[in-house]
Amino acid sequence: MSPPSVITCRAAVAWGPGEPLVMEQVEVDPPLPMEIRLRVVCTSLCRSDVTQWESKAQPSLYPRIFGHEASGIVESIGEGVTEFEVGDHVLTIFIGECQSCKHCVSGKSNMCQVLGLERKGLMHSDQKTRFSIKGRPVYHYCAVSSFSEYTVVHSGCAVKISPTAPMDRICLLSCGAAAGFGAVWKVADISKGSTVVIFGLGTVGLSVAQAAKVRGAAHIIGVDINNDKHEKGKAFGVTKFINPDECDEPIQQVIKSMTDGGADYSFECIGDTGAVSTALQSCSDGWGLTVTLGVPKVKPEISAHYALLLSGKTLKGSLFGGWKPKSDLPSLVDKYLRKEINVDDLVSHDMPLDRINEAFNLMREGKCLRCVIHM
Ligand code: COD
Ligand code: ZN
Repeated sequence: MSPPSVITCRAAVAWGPGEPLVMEQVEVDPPLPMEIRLRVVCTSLCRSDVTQWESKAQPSLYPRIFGHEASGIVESIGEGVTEFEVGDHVLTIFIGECQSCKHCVSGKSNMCQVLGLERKGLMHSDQKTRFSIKGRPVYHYCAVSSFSEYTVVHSGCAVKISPTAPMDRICLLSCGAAAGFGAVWKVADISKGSTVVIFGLGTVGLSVAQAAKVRGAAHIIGVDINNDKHEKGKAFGVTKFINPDECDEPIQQVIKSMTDGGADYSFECIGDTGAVSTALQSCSDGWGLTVTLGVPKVKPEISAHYALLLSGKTLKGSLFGGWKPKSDLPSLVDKYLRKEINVDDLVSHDMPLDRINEAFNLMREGKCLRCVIHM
């Protein structure tokens, strides 16, 4: 077989922070050793694509191709790759799993030291890009960049899944939905009968609700400033909806009154560091556990009165629901196939790649859950 050559294809390129994406012809290099090139089949728009694109913090990383919640088919493989074959169905993963570093071999962490969350717009192996437009490098996002018909990822940043799984739905398990499930089942490992509060009922928060319901939580309180999330919340297991803007008292007081002093578990799914301290305040003294899932949209620092911890509450961070992507994702896909988890109802819109700016606007305006882009 002849070695793979450069592919020219369509991609939605961001030329600057907050600037509408432009459909461009991009060149996609062949995969380097231990990399694979994928034909992207579907990619959903995750909140953090929008957050990062809106941020003015990394103006030098443009032009850039965003997107990291994706399903695809292996088109070609780089030297040394034995785990994948051309034609395999895969999900991309934004925190890879090298399976040999200190974190990958520990049972406690998914923070791979080799293929961890990439923040510089480059590929892990050589700190370069695989995309270009007329010779000008185009930066990556999370070393995935799925808003392109083809992309290159490290073989540790993709996971082989059942070819029977519908690519236009299970792409949500590549980030947001899986993060919510994992925060409940793995990070908090909640017990049956418990009381749970969820701040923010987007795709992530609704996945937390669903997972809490599956685990047998007795009360699932959903907090959101958007009243449209009331009905959606109910459909995913929320037993009580509260809009903090319509409360006479601070939301933590309302929750404490409702729960005899505080919930057993609270989950921050807004991406607002201020809500972290509210979530802690909403938990019970003694055993209350707050799990953060959100990537902050504005202020990255958190602050909380030390007495919140002195009273025995715990604050626990998480990324991707604590899942080890390669080890854990295939079984989540199988759960979907057995209809044990509902991902389909988290999709609010389906659209082609050339309407991607519409998806960005819907998410900014809070008018969608997941928009799935069909390539
Ligand atoms: N009070 C209550 N609700 C609020 C407030 C507020 N002050 N502000 C906004 N909200 C609501 C919105 O109305 C919306 O319903 C919800 O919060 C946020 O939902 P979305 O749809 O914007 O976002 P999601 O659900 O896709 O996820 C958002 C996170 C902020 C959690 C995001 O950081 C994330 O996807 N994290 C988990 C995945 C992960 O680990 N990502 C890392 C790399 S992507
Ligand atoms: Zn994401």
